[in-house]
Amino acid sequence: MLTGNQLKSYKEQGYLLLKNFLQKEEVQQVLDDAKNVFFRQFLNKGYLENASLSDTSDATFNNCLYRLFEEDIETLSNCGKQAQHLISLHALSLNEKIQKLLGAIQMGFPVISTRPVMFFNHPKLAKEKVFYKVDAHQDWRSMQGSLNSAVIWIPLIDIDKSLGALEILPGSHLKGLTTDHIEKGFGMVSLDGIAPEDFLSVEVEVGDILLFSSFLVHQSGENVSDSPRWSCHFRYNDLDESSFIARKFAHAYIYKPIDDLITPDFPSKEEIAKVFQ
Ligand SMILES: O=C(O)CCC(=O)C(=O)O
Repeated sequence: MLTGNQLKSYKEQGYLLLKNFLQKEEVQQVLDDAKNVFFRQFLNKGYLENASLSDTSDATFNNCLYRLFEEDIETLSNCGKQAQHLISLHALSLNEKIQKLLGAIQMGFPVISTRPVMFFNHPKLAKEKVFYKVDAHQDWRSMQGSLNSAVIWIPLIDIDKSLGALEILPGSHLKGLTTDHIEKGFGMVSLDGIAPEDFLSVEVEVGDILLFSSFLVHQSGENVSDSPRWSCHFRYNDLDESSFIARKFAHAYIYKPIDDLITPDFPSKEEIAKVFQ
C-alpha cells in the first residue's frame, strides 16, 4: 500500500499526498449526491423548473446556491446538514483502500473519530469567516484521540490555489500540540514565528487524497474563484494507541437533538396515513 519511503516521509513530514488514490466515479458520486440535496430545494423554491442536475451548468447551480444563502439561510443550512449524512459520503470514509492505508501507517485498530465532514466553502456562503476559511489550526485539539490519529482530506472537485487549496505546514506535527485557544471547535495555532511562505498549498485533483497527522498545522487557502470549494474530511483514531487507552478513549464530541430545532405540531395523523397508503 505504501513504500518504505512514503511511510518515512509521512512520519517526518506529517503528510502524504496520494495521487489517483480513489476511483474518480466514487468521489463524483459524493459530489452529485451533495448537489442533489440542494437541487431538490432549488426545485421546491422554483429557482429552477423541470431541470435535472446533470442538465444544469455549474454556474447556474452556484447562482442558485448563493441565492438560497441570501434568501433562506435555514434551508441552506439544513441542506448542508443533510449533505453530512449522505450514504455515499459515509461509504467513502469506509473505502477499503482507505482502511488499508490506515493499517499502512501503523494503526492497529482504526476507528472513526468524528463523523465524516463535507465542506462547500465560499465567501458568498458564509456570515463569518470561519465558515469559509479556517485559520491555522491542529485537528488533534478537538479530536483529542490517539496520538497517531490521522485525517484524510479529499477534494470533490479539482482544487487549485484560486479555489482555496488547503495549506499545510510540513513537519509541524513533530512540534506537538501548539494550539493556544479554541475557536468554533478548532484548536487555533498562533502564526508567531511562522512565515506565510512556510505553508505549502496542496493543489489536488479528483481521485487524490491528502493524508495527514492530526497534529499537522493546516489552514484553508483563500477561495477567490466564483465556485464553492467542495471537499470532504475524514478523521480516524487508533484504539491500540497506549495513551488513548490510558486516557479512557477521551472523546470531546456529543451528538444529540437540540430542542429548539424540533418542529412542533407536525405531522398530523392524516399526513402519516398518506405516506402509508
Ligand atoms: O478544508 C479546510 O479549508 C479546513 C478544514 C479543516 O482544516 C478541518 O476540517 O479541520
